[in-house]
Amino acid sequence: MSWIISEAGRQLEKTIDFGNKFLIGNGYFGYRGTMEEYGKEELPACNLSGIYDQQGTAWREPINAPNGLYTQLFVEDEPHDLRTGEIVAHSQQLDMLRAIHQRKTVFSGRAGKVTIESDRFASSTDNHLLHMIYSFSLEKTARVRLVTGIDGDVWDINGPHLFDYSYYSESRTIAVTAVSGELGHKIAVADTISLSFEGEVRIFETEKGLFRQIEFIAQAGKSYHFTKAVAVYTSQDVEIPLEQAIKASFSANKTGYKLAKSKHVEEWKERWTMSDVLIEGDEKAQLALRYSIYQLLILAPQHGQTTSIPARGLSGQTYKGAVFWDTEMFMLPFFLHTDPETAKNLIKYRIQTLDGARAKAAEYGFRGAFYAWESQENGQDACSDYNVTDVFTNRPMRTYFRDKQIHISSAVAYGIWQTYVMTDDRSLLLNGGAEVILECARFYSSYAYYQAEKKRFELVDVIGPDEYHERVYNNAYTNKMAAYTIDIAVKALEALRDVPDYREALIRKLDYQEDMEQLAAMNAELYVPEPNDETGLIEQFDGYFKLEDATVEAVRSRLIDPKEYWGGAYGVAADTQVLKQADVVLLLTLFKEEYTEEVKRKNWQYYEPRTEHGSSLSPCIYALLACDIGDPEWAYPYFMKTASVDLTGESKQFAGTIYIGGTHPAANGGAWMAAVLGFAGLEIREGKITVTPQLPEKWQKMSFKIQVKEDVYQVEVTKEGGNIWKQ
Ligand code: IFM
Repeated sequence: MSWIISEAGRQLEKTIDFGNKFLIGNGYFGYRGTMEEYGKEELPACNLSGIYDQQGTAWREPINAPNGLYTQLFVEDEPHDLRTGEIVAHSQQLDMLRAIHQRKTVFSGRAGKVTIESDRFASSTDNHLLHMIYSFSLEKTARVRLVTGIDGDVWDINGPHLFDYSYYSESRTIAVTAVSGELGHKIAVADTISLSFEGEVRIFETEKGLFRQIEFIAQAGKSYHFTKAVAVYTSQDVEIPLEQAIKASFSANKTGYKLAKSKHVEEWKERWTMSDVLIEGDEKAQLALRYSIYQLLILAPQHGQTTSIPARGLSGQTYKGAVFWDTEMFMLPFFLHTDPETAKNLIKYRIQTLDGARAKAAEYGFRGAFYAWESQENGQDACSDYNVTDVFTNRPMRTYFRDKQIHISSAVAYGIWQTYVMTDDRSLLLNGGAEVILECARFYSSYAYYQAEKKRFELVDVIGPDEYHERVYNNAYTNKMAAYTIDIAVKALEALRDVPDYREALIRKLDYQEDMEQLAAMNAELYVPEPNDETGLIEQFDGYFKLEDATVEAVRSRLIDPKEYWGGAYGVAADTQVLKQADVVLLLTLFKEEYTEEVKRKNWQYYEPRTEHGSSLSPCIYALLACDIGDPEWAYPYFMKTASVDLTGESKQFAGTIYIGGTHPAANGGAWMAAVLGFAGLEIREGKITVTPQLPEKWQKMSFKIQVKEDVYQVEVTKEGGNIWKQ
C-alpha cells in the first residue's frame, strides 16, 4: 500500500517520461526506466555520477555507460518488443519499499501468448552493481533466440562520448570497455549471467557492443529465466576498470541474484526506517511524498563517494549533469535530518571544488570563491554565456546566469554552516568548511560596491533566484544571503578561537587579516532591503515595483511560441513583475524568525499571484511560508505540485529550444521540507526540538524520525500537537 508506482498499457508516447518516473539508482549511477529491448532512440541510460565529457564545442555532459541490461527475445525470429509487438497486456512498476523496478508484458505472436517479466535493481550494498532477473514463458512450444549483452551505442545529447570500444568474453562473462573523448576516461561494463536453461550460445560483437545469442526450443507453459549481474567501473574509481568490473560481476553472479536482492532489500528497509514520513488520512499525498523521498535516496552519494547531486539527478544528461544551488538549499535539509553522513558527503564536494570557485572569482576579477552556477567534477562552471537558444532564430541568447547569479556562493556557505550547526561536527570546519565560508564571504566583500552618498555597500548587477529579471540591483534575497555569509564567516572565525594554531594558520594561508576588517564593515553596512513601513512589502530588487504589473496569464498570452524563453533581454516577463520562482518568499522562509507574521503574509499574498512557478524549485517554498503563517490550505496545493512533479511529468520541458526534462530532486527535497518543516513545523534551535503542526484538513497524523547529532528521535504530530521522543 502506497509503496507502488505503476503504469499499465503500452503508452509509447510516454516513453521518455517513464524513463524518468521509473528511475532506479544508487548514487553512483541512475538507470532509466526503459525496457530491456530498447535502443538509444528510447533514451535508455546508465547515467554515471561525477564523470563528464565534452565533444567539440558542445556542452560538457555526464557520461552514459554502455547498457549492460540490453536483452531482446525472439520467438520463431519474431522480436518481442514493446515498441512493435502485438501486446495483450503490459505493466511497469516501481516497488519503492525495495527499490526494485518490475516489468511484465504479455505478447501475442506465433507461439501464442508470450509473457516476459523482469525485475531489476541498482544495488544499495555495492553501488557498482546492477542486477536483473529476466523470465519468459510461451503458450506454444517454439524456437527461441535470446539476445542479451552490453549495448554501447548509448543515448547522448551532445555525444558521442565513448570511443575505442574493446571487448572481452570468457565463459558466462562478457565485458565492454570504451574511452571517453575529452579526458580519456576508461569506462568498463561487465556482465555475468546464469541461465535456468541450456541452449546454443554464440557471442557476437557489433561496432559498439558485445552480445550473446542463446538459441533453444522452449517448451509450452514452462518458465525460463536468467539472472544478470552487471558491474560498472571507471578509471576515476580504479586504475584498471575492466579488471575490476569483471571481478565484481563474476563474484556478484557467484553470490547469486537471490542473496544480492535480499541484502539490497534489507538495506532499503533500513533506509526507510529512518527516512519514511507517514501521513494518515491522505493516500495520494503519502504516495507522492514517499516517491519524493525515494528519489532522494537513489541519488544520495554513498559508500565514501564525494560527488554531489545534479539538478536532474541521475536521470540523464539534461542540465549538463551539473550541480546547482538546488543541492544545498533544497535537498540538503532532508539528508541533514535523516542521514547526516550523506549531508557531509555533499558538503565535501563543495570543499573539494573550492579551487574551481576561486578560479571563477578570479576570472571575473574578484577575490574569494565564486562557485559555479552549474558545477561539474572540479568545480568548473558548465554554464555557458549563451545558455538558452532563441526559438525564433535558433541562435544562442546571451544570458547572465553564469556571471550574475552570485547567490550561489551563499548557498554553499549556508549549506556548510547548517551542516556544522546541526551535526556539531567541528571537523567539517577544520577540514575545509571554514575556508570555504571565508572565501565566499571574501567574494561578496570583493563584489560589493560602496555607495558613499548612501553610506552602504550594495550588490549591483546580479540575478536573484528569479532568473527572468537579469542584471538587477540589490536583489533582496541575494543581499540578505550575502549578509548571512559574512555573518557566518565572522562566526566561523569565532568558532575556531579554541584551536588558535589552526585559526592563525588559516588566516595566514588566506592572507585574511585585512579581510576581517572589511567583513566587520560590511556586516554593519551591507544594504538589505527591508519591508516597507506602510505596505509591509519587500521589493524584490531596486525598481521592481515600477515594472508593469501584469498577471501571469496576461504575460503567458503574449507568447508567440509556447517554448519561448520568458526571461533574458526580450522575454515576455522581463519588463513585468511576473517572476519565475520564489525569491522574496524564499528569503522570508529562510529567515522566518526575523520577520513578523504580517510581513510574511503580505509578501506571500503579493508575490504569489505574480509567480509563474517556471522552476520546480518554486512551489515548495510557497508551501513552506504558507504553513509558517498558519495557512496549510494555501500550502497544500503547492505541496502536492512539488511532491508529484516526477509522477505527473508535468514540468517545464524546454528553456527556449533546449530540452530540460528529467527528474527534479530539488522539488523532491522541497516536498520533504514542506511536509516536515512546513506542515509538522519541525524546528531545532540550540538543541531544542519543537513542532508547530499546521496539518492540512485531510491529514490526521504525521510520524517520522529525525537524527540530531548521534540521537534519533521519533516525532508524531496531530492537529492538536506533537510528541517527540528519543529512540
Ligand atoms: O537552480 C535552478 C534555477 O534556480 C532555476 N532553473 C533551473 C535550475 C536547476 O534546477
